[in-house]
Amino acid sequence: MVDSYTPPAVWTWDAENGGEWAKINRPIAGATHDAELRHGEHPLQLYSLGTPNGQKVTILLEELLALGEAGAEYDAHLIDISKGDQFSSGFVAINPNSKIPALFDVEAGSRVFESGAILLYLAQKFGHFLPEDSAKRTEAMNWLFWLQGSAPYLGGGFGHFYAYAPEKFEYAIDRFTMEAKRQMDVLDRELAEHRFLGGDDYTIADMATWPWYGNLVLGEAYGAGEFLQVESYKNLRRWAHEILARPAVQRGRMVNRTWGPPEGQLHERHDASDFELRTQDKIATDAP
Ligand SMILES: N[C@@H](CCC(=O)N[C@@H](CS)C(=O)NCC(=O)O)C(=O)O
Repeated sequence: MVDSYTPPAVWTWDAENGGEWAKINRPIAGATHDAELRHGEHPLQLYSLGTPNGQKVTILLEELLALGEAGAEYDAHLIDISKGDQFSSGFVAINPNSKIPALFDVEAGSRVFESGAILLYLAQKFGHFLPEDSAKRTEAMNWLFWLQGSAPYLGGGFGHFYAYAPEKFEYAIDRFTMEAKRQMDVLDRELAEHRFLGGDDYTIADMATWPWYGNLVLGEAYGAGEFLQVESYKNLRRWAHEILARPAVQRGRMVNRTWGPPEGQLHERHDASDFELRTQDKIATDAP
């Protein structure tokens, strides 16, 4: 094998290196510009985008609202990461890591960042979707933390090298395909034994995992359904279909989404009626 690149003694930042995402990839943290975040009327202010990490939180918020938890009413403001909104001073103040999703709880005055921390915060605040029984709760936490540790291999590893990298590298695609398939097998075996991850209860572990591996196994991620032979993961597909059928999941996956069919895109959510009235197909029709 011939090396195509020999790393120099000291890495230097070439702002053009990095393909499609070069303009937002930076080796330093902190804000690039001053801009305040917008605020709505509701108790919870969410700053996000409809990627799998964003969908986790909007699915939980919609599930809480479906249970009648009025305190879970939220404004979902769009953060366009391709334009660098995550590097504004306002966003960095609520998430120093400059990544969506980030939440501000107005009454508590608390910022919450990292999608797993947001799910835990909301599940504990409202007392839903985390079993009270210690053994069951532990299993839910096991799967929640499994997801938080595993999904970066799928998104930043497999998805990046299979779909987004400016060149196709066989070594990287092989390495991360192996891992993505192994992870689907882990889930498939678990879901052969249990209806949901870790047991009989639908929890935040399922809500965290579905946007990643549910979408993947339904052939909705990276155009990789055939490549990964997703149809072979029968238990995972059964679980993915069951969760997709939930109305709150169907709403949650639309929020802050800026791609796909216009009727599935709700760029910002400020009211429950927005799902009926403010999707992109409706807004486009209303335009003069
Ligand atoms: N560990 C973080 C990951 C969040 C994350 O990777 N967010 C991506 C979108 S899915 C992002 O904001 N990327 C912008 C950037 O990297 O500049 C979480 O679970 O919240």
